[in-house]
Amino acid sequence: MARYTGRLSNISLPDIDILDEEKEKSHYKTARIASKRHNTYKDGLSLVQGRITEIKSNYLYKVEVEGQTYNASMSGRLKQFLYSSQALAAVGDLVSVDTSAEPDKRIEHILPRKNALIRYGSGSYQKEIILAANIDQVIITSSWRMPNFKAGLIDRYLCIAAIQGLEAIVVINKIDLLEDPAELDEETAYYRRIGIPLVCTSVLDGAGLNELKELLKDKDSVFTGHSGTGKSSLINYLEPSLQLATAEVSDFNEKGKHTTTQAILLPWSFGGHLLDTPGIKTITLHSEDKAMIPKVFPGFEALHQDCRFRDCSHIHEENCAVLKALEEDRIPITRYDSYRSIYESL
Ligand SMILES: Nc1nc2c(ncn2[C@@H]2O[C@H](COP(=O)(O)OP(=O)(O)O)[C@@H](O)[C@H]2O)c(=O)[nH]1
Ligand SMILES: [Mg+2]
Ligand SMILES: [Zn+2]
Repeated sequence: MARYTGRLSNISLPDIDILDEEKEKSHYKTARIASKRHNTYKDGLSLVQGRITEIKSNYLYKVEVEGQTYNASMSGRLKQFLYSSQALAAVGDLVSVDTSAEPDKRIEHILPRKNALIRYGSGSYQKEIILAANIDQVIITSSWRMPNFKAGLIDRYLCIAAIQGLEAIVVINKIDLLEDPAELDEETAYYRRIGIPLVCTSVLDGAGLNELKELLKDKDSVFTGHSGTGKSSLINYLEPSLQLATAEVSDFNEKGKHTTTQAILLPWSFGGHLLDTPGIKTITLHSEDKAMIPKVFPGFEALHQDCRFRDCSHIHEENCAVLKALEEDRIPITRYDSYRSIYESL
C-alpha cells in the first residue's frame, strides 16, 4: 500500500477519535535547531541514542538505551520550550541522551520524527495531542464472529492507516468460530489479491499466532479495532507477562476515567515494541480526509492514476479507471459500495 505523507487523521474505534497527522510544528523545529547550535560549543557530553518509552511528567521520562530502560530528565535549554507546547517530547521520539550525568540520563536532543500519531482532545476547541512518534504499523484487529466480521470496517481502518503513512496488517481473530471456510475465502480474496498482509488467528488454539509474531518482530506496532475483537487477548497470548485487562474491565475504566492516560511503548520480548494506548479506543476519519479517500481506498491507489481527472471521485466522471474496473468485475461491487459509503459519510 502506498504511503501518503501530508495531512492525516485518526485511527479509531467506535466512540473516541485518535491517531493522526504527520505534521512538523514550527516550535519543535525551533527547539531542535536551538539545541543543535548549542551543542557545537558544549563539551563534556557523552551522547548515545535512545528512545522515549514513557512520559512521567514534563520533567521525567523513561528512555530505552540499548535495550535497557532508564529515568531521564530534559536538559535545561530544551525545557524552555515546554512552556510553548503541550509536551515537547512524545513517546517514541528518538533522542540523544547524555550518559555522563549518572545515575539519571539527560535528554539533549530530540531527533526529527518520521511520523506522529495525533488525537484530538474533546470539547469545542479540539486541541491536538501527540500520542506517539515513529510508529511503524497498525494491526487492524477484527473477529470472525462475536462481533461479526465486517469488511466495510476493515476498509475504513485501511484508509486511516494509509492516510497516516502507517503500514497495515489485518488480523481476523476468533477463527476458531469459523464454520464455512469458503465464506472466509470470499471475504478475504480481494485483500489478498491487492497484497494486504492478512492473518487469521485464534487465541484458543494458537492458530496464526506465530505468523503474527513474525510480522510484529522488530517493528513498533499499535493495535486498533473494535472492542471485543480480542486485541488484549492477542497481546496477552504473545506476551503473557503483560497481563492486559480484557474487554469488560478496561471498557469500564475508559468510560469512567476519561482521557489523560498516556501512551506507553512496551518492548516485546521477541523484538520491537507495542504502543499501548490505555483509554484510547480508536482512530476515526475526519471530514478533511474526504479528498484522500479516492486515492487511498484499498486497491484504488494504482487505478486512480489512470482516471482522466486527477481529483476523480470515481462516482460520475468520464474515463474513470475505478468504474471501468467495477464494470469488468476486477473490483467487487461490495467493495465499491463500501467506498461510496465511506466517501459519502465524510
Ligand atoms: N472464541 C474466541 N474468543 C476470543 C478469542 N480472542 C478473544 N476472545 C474473547 O473475546 C472477548 C474480548 O476479548 P478482548 O481481548 O478483551 O478484546 P478487546 O476489547 O479487543 O481487547 C473475551 O471474552 C475473550 O475471551 C479467540 O481467538 N476466540
Ligand atoms: Mg482490550
Ligand atoms: Zn475515477
